[in-house]
Amino acid sequence: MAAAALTALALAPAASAAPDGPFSGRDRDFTLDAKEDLLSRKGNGQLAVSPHNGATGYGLPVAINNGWNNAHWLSAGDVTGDAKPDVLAEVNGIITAHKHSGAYSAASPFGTLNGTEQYGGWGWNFFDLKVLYDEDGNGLVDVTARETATGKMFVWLTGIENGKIVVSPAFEMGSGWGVIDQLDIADVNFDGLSDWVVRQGTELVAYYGQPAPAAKSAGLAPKRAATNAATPGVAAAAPLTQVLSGGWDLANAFEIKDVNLDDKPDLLGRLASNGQLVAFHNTTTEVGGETWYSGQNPLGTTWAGDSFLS
Ligand SMILES: [Ca+2]
Ligand SMILES: [Ca+2]
Ligand SMILES: [Ca+2]
Ligand SMILES: [Ca+2]
Repeated sequence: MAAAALTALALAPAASAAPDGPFSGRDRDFTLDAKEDLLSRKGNGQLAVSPHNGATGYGLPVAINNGWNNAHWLSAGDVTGDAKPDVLAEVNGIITAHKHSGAYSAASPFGTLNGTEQYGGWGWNFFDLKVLYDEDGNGLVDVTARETATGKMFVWLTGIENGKIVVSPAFEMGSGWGVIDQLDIADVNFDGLSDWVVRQGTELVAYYGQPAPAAKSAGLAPKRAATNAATPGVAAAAPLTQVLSGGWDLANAFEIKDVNLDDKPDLLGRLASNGQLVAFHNTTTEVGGETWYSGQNPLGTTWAGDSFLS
């Protein structure tokens, strides 16, 4: 009964052009079959890939590494420039990139990762809600995170120089974000600007990315403008915010992925009551407008005890 309250709004979309281009900005295709997989940490500390099943869900988890219990945060995206997802993990304020080997074999999945490199400097433990998404369109995922003490959001851009990962100084992206407790990023309305989807109280709310000022965009910079959660009010062509759903106090995990392989980023939640992972498919057709989603599509309880679903 209570679970039924976790519903994304399912409304008829406005008639307009179809979105162009695939879901981009992040790709977690570990098995290299062009279908994005689900990465998670099992209760026993194993890192596991659940390969996309080719339809609208994920197969059973395949362990690709042991001993991830001590990570305070982990996620995945390409930071090496080979378009294959690497696993980034923070331990005691240091983020280490665990590199995709370039190959995946179901027979020897522990060969999926090969080699490590430190990502940026130290002090990542002062930031929470860390999310990987390509904010400047260079093909490498960047880190967006909240400074825990201040509620300010920052973005660090990832580059490669002389074969090494380089991380830009932080760009401050706005303040007032102390009130949220879940964050993920995707261009959910297909306008080329990343959107922040957050849990604010019991609601899931989209903050649609707004174009950065031209002067700021000319150089190395995120493509989206700074946003203030407390007073959203900058001039904008796109809508600023939209409440996507109520009832998200019933979920204990949140993630954005293209679950049904239509190149539109979908919403994933996990019900605290029974561990069921549920997907809300993105049914939006209007580019740059508000976004719309299906009702719950259950994916199973396989991930009930997992952490850091990515
Ligand atoms: Ca890579
Ligand atoms: Ca980038
Ligand atoms: Ca957008
Ligand atoms: Ca989709």
